[in-house]
Amino acid sequence: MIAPEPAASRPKSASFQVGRADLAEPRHDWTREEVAALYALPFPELTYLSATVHRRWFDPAEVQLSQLLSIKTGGCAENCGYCSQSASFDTGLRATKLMEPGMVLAEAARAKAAGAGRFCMGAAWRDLKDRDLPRLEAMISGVKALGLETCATLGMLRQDQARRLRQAGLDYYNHNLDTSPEYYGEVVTTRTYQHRLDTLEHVRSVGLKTCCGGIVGMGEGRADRVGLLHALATLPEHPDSLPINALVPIEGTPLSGSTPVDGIEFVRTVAVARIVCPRAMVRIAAGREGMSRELQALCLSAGANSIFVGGRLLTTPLPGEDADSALMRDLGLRAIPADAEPAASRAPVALPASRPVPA
Ligand code: SAM
Ligand code: DTB
Ligand code: SF4
Repeated sequence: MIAPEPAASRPKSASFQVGRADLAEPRHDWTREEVAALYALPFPELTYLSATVHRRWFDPAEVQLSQLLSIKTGGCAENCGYCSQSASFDTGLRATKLMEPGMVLAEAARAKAAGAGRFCMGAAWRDLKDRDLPRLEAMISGVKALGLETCATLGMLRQDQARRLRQAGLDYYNHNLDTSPEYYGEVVTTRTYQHRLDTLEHVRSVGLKTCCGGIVGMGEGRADRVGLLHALATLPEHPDSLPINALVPIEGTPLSGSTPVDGIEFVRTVAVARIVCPRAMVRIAAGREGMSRELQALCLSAGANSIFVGGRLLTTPLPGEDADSALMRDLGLRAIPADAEPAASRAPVALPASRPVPA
């Protein structure tokens, strides 16, 4: 039997101090060392911290349900090594043309009736072509008129294109950094990290909200996950929405054989994301289909406050409406209504007076 050491003689559980004041307000000066130290905290300390920060800005019983629609599938000119939609890999996916706005609006209305508060339109494009703008504007204004929050992910954008999307009623633009700057070249070679940062700048510059996150389980190491979250936390403005995807292995893509990330490491990633970007909607995105209910519950307790719902993401499956309703019911969670006041406009809740962190 292992005799427990008396508490007073045990080593301190963190190698640096995160004082209460440090967590009270969003910071943009995180160092990689600090982010790495958060990751390395004992799991109960890390999730206590992230759950505390979560409560400061959000009601932890509320979850935003987001629905995706692939408005233009496959045939993409980029070679992202994880993606079913790249024309560089034979994944068996059938490419389609850009959908008609009427079809998109019918899907959005169905999503709203099923409880979604947000609708995200995704196109497998390297960059947006001006000729497609009128149709996109019709989709965006139509979805917005249904009372849904709108998001789109259409590849690289110029500033004037971002402005037109915003004027049409777009709330968020999704453009992920995906991984650390160092690992990026292992994932995609047809564009650079700087290309991604440039589009994000164009999006921010016209007042659109950013949806920006990444993928875990692409063969990267902990240091790359730290590098991704550090990159997100030190952007000129934090992402307003931060999707964390677990790689869905797609046969035919270069990354399909990657070793999956352990569930506990996934929860750590969610928790650290919540701490370093405290006001972001942290979304459990791809890969939820392969997660146990218990793992999803841990993510939602550690700071995630949104899930993607419906039958599928863009091209890959989701748990589905019955499983998701049962999860929400069993966890006692409520869906954020489509017309709810945005969380960011609510007054922050004070942190507990007691020391919330290990010394
Ligand atoms: N073409 C646009 C772009 O790349 O920005 C938008 C669509 S893309 C499919 C949106 C995001 O989905 C990617 O940035 C990536 O983070 C995520 N994603 C795509 N395929 C995935 C997969 N197999 N597993 C996990 N995440 C994936
Ligand atoms: C994000 O980060 N994840 C969503 C959303 N943003 C667009 C997309 C996940 C796609 C997963 C693979 C697929 O279904 O094709
Ligand atoms: Fe194209 Fe986006 Fe897929 Fe990359 S992730 S191949 S840009 S659709």
